Amino acid sequence: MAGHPTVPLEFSELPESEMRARALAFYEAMKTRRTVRDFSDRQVPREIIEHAILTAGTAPSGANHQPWFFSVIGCGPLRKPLREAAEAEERAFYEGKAGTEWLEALAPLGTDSDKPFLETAPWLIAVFAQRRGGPKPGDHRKNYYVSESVGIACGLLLASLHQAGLATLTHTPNPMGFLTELCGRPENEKPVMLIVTGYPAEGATVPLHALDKKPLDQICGFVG
Ligand code: IYR
Repeated sequence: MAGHPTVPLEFSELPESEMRARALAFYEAMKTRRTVRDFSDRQVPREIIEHAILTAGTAPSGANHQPWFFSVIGCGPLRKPLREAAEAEERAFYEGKAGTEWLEALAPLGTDSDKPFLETAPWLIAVFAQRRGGPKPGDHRKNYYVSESVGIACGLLLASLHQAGLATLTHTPNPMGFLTELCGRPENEKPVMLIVTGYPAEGATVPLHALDKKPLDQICGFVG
């Protein structure tokens, strides 16, 4: 497009055998990812979290506005009020606000309003979606495809943390407004999820229900 600078694409083509091997190896690695709810308090170096967030920041986004912010909560004084606020919302949710259909859908996961991992896991990453912001600091332009962009970034973040050997949990207390205040984020940013990460607790288990992934013919059709 005239007037806008470009650079040559850096692209290294792989032999087809290598492509097949890598696609399979990545699938084999990712299919061992589990949503973990029992975390150890063992510390994890901050650089691993920083690199995972840099990976998330490579996600494609509407007009390359990168409409995300990751507030990383270590093991400091925010933990107790955060857990209290999240558990208060979860109690309302599990005591009826969710409705029976939702609670029935969750039953095989065995979740409840008790969230000890919010105080035990070494890192919590609160993900915020920016409705406005634009590509440069200080911009206040409208952002586009915000949910899609932030969703992709979260996927990359989870993949990176998993590849780095960490357990993760996508936690979604509902509503999540308390994260705005606790993390000191502006009101125009919407908290979208809390990603909990660290080592699993010894003897951690996962619900059998979560292992059941749909086969290719149920999630994919080649139509052309
Ligand atoms: N936020 C609640 C409930 C919950 C909702 C869904 I959808 C899940 O897949 C899992 C849990 C909680 O974290 O317990």
